[in-house]
Amino acid sequence: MPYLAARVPSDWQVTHVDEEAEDIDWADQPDVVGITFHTPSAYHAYGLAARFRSRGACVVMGGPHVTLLPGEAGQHADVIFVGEAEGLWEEFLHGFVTGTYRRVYLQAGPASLNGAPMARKTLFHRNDFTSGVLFATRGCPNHCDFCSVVMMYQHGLRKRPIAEVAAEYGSFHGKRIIFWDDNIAADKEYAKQLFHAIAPYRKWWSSQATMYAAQDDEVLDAAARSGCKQLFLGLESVSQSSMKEVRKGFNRVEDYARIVKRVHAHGIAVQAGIVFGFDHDTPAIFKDTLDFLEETGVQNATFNILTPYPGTPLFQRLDAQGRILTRDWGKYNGRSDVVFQPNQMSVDELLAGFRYANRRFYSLPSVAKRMWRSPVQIWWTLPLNLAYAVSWASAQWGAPRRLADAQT
Ligand code: B12
Ligand code: SF4
Repeated sequence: MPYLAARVPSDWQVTHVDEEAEDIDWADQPDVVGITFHTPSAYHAYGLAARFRSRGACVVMGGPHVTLLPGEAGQHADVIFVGEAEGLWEEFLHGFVTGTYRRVYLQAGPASLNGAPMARKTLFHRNDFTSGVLFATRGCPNHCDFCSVVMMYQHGLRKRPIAEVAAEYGSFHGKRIIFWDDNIAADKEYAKQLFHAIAPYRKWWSSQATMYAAQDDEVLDAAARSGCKQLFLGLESVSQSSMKEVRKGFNRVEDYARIVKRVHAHGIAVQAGIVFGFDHDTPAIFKDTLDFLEETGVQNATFNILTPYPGTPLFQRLDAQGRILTRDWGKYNGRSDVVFQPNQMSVDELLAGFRYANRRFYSLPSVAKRMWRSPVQIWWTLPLNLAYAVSWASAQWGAPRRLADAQT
């Protein structure tokens, strides 16, 4: 939202509420309310929309869930944005003033990312230990069938001009930056040039990348020299059959250990993105995965229960097979609910395996083993592991469930 706010004309007054950090001030009387949300927050967003609409505000919705299910979202908003908003958002704001806006704004071709404004820094309210977030690229050239990104940005990979990205990167005051790209090294040449351009700022950064990109020594070298301290790598599964099944066969499981070692050799910590519940996964997958993560000394991991987000090929496949158990989007959180019938285990086994993975990975013996094997960036990966351990333990004891999210 701070990025969209930077595209609002200066004669508008903009307030940003990040509900992770603050409550909505219902005494406020906005003319236009823009809401963005992921699928698990859909009902909450619809509730907010109803309340604002009953007070006369024009409610505009956009983001992943709206793009994936415009028909549903359109019933809860005055205006919806399907896909990217660059250019169209400005058009809507003008139309609102002149009373000529449409109900649906649909980006027909790829949106231009040239000359994108810097997100408005004063509108970031989340205290998540980062000094700034930005994006350099949008979309991904791959087509993994469980991934919403493929459906959200149907025009493939796009890149911002490097000088513009570097200027925004350099404009943050603090040192810890996150690139919220889905696959920052999808274009390796672009990535290397970007890393050279940001190196002089001497900041620390992290981002997301594929295992494929992480096997390139030149990319890793340029990343490390520019201050990359951690990469979130989409390992997804240690089962090659599962990777093939979801069109991610370019992940070569036999190469995983070598790639992790190579990333570590560049002084970059690994946060492994892991998904459980693919059709080829048997109950053995949980122990196999944990054994692998401990043997390779992976610093952090985000475990997810496979979740067929609406609009993805995975959802269509499971729906056609009659395996979607619920359309309650609140349960599409990937952390506490299983929303489909797994193939080679029961729902309870999948849930129990997911809990086992978190419990074991963030147990003190596992933390000690992994840190001992690869003490990469130990000065912050160790405290972070301990924080995860406390977070997981308190979740098990009924305290508010707040498993730390990827990257934060
Ligand atoms: C950053 C991020 C997070 C951060 C959010 C931090 C924050 N402070 O906002 C964290 C780590 C917390 C997070 C959590 C989750 N995330 Co997330 N996340 C992302 C990521 C990588 C980038 C989002 C982003 O900022 N993009 C940059 C902006 C500029 O792009 P954009 O959102 O697409 O917005 C453009 C248009 O969509 C449009 N638009 C968007 N919103 C609006 C609103 C209005 C009013 C208008 C006019 C236009 C508009 O305009 C923008 C410019 O064109 C995306 C992947 C992606 N590329 O989007 C995944 C992604 C959105 N996340 C995803 C998922 C699954 C999750 C989790 C469910 C994971 C989990 N299991 O817990 C949770 C859910 C959290 C929740 N409470 O609901 C999925 C979404 C699936 C879905 N169907 O909703 C994505 C697509 C990743 C993926 N590979 O599938 N996430
Ligand atoms: S490589 Fe990652 S971002 Fe790209 S389609 Fe696959 S899961 Fe999505």
